Amino acid sequence: MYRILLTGTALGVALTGTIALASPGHDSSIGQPGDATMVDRTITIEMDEMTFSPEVIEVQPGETIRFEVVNVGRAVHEFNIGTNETWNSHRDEMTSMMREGMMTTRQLNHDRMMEAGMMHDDANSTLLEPGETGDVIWTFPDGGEIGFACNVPGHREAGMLGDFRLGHGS
Ligand SMILES: [Cu+2]
Repeated sequence: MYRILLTGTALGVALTGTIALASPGHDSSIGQPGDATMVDRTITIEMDEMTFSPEVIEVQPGETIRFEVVNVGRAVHEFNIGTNETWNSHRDEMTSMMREGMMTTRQLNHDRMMEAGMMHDDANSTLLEPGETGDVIWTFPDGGEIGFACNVPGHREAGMLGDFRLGHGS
């Protein structure tokens, strides 16, 4: 596990809730929303039942990547950058979204989401209906264990997740 110093920017992002910080002694960060004018490269990711393609992506420390995410499947899928801890709470949130009629396995109900104040527009994720394409621009930290997963209930459990391999730079 790498130790990451929190800069003012990272703290600001943490306060908005887009980064989940582990408990003291396990300082880690999944990175921060990227600046669209600072993108180093674009990677296209396809989501299907229940896979991401590619499912392993190598990234460099500090690199800003634009992920162009395409849902080629027949179910609602999500691309979400995080860790097991962030995903567990997020999946619970999505379970209640389904219970409240904000989404089904095949459709999103944006009106219901807006009424409930759940816009589901976190910078680290994109939730897509079949055929939709979404963007996530993300700046990676210097280290840590970070991956990507779909938190539609049952999908990550069925293997819908992937790994970022953080290179070591110089
Ligand atoms: Cu999924």
